[in-house]
Amino acid sequence: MSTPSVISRSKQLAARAEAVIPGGVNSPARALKAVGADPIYFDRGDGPYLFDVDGNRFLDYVGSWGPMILGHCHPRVLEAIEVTLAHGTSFGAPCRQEVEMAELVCQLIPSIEMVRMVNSGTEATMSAIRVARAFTKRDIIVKFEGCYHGHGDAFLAKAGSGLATLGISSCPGVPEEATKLTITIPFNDLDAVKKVFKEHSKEIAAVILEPVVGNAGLILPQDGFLKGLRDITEKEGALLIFDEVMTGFRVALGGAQARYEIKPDLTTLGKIIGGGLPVGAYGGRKDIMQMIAPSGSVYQAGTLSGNPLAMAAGLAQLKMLQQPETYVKLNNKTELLAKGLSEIAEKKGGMRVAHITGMITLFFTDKEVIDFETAKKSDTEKFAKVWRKLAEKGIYWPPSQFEAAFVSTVHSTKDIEETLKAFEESV
Ligand code: HOZ
Repeated sequence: MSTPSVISRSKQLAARAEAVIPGGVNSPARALKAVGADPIYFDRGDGPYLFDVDGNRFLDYVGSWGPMILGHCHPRVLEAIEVTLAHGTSFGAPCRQEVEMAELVCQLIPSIEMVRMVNSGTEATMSAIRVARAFTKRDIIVKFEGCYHGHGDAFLAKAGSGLATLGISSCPGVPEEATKLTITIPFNDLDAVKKVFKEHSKEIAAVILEPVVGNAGLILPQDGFLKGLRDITEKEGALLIFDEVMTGFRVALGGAQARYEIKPDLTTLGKIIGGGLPVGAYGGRKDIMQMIAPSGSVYQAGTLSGNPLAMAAGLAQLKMLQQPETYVKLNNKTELLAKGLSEIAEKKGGMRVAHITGMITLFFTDKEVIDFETAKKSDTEKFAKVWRKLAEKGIYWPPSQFEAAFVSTVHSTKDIEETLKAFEESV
């Protein structure tokens, strides 16, 4: 008879994984290094909950980094996948679902007149800057410190998310030539934008940004910043690209661009339009998008792009999101959590809360956070300590100060009260 193991199943999996997967994980954030913990291996999700392989239940505020707006295993999403599954998993050829998806995306996001499906946000941003360069016949890309646009070479300079978490400001393996054409400036700083256009007039192909930053912790655009960017790029003949991988269909049905009433030239979308399956997309003005092969000669392709299962899951989710009460509900829940966290921050000091519909960050700093520099003033050791205490209490908060937390429509008032109690006891 074998003796039952006293080592948790997560620890056992981590030991096996470390031998065959770099760092034991398939994406750095989930190694939990920044919070001084060991990776947790999950078994299943259900509504606002995640259950790990040891049977521990967590209230999930990562939500697969954005797509789980309706919580895990929403019956409509599962049903759509099941029905489609019976017809096959991949054709490497056009399907009905991708046409419906493109029509719906163009309907819901008015700046998008044509859209191309890809498999991740990284692919979407890489492809968007390629077509922007081709369209403008210019090479320079301007991005903002702390914004993260996936792991394409051109974007790995002063980026947020895992790079900010691990303190990697430039990435080995990325030739200097690849980032030489990327200029990085502070978020919310229109003077820096004006300066860069003065210095590189007629050389800048595009300005790309997360209109609401989620990858440096949550940072909101200050009044006039997005409008200023739109005016400058238009005047200078450069394209404005909104990376709405996190904010699209989350901060409003039409994304941040609908909320702030700004029309970018191109938009990148991600995981949300796959209902949790691997999807990305980029779209925008017809005259730009028509440059993509086969209608034009800007090459970009993918066997799994427009995959029927992913499209079906995404369509089911987007149709649910169209119900008018969705964003009122999501906003009310986020407000409730933000109000509670703000009260705790006020009582205990040394903390700031940033929030917008469906997204929230508690920064461990008493200074206002307006850009990456001010986000980096946060006490990351304190954050790590609090994260571990929260995890012990069954709250799965994003494991980095430089990531936003995601609220879903299925987090109940009771769930949020439980979360606030855990925070109150942990900070
Ligand atoms: N870069 C993702 C969040 N901003 C995290 C990806 C992951 O670790 O799954």
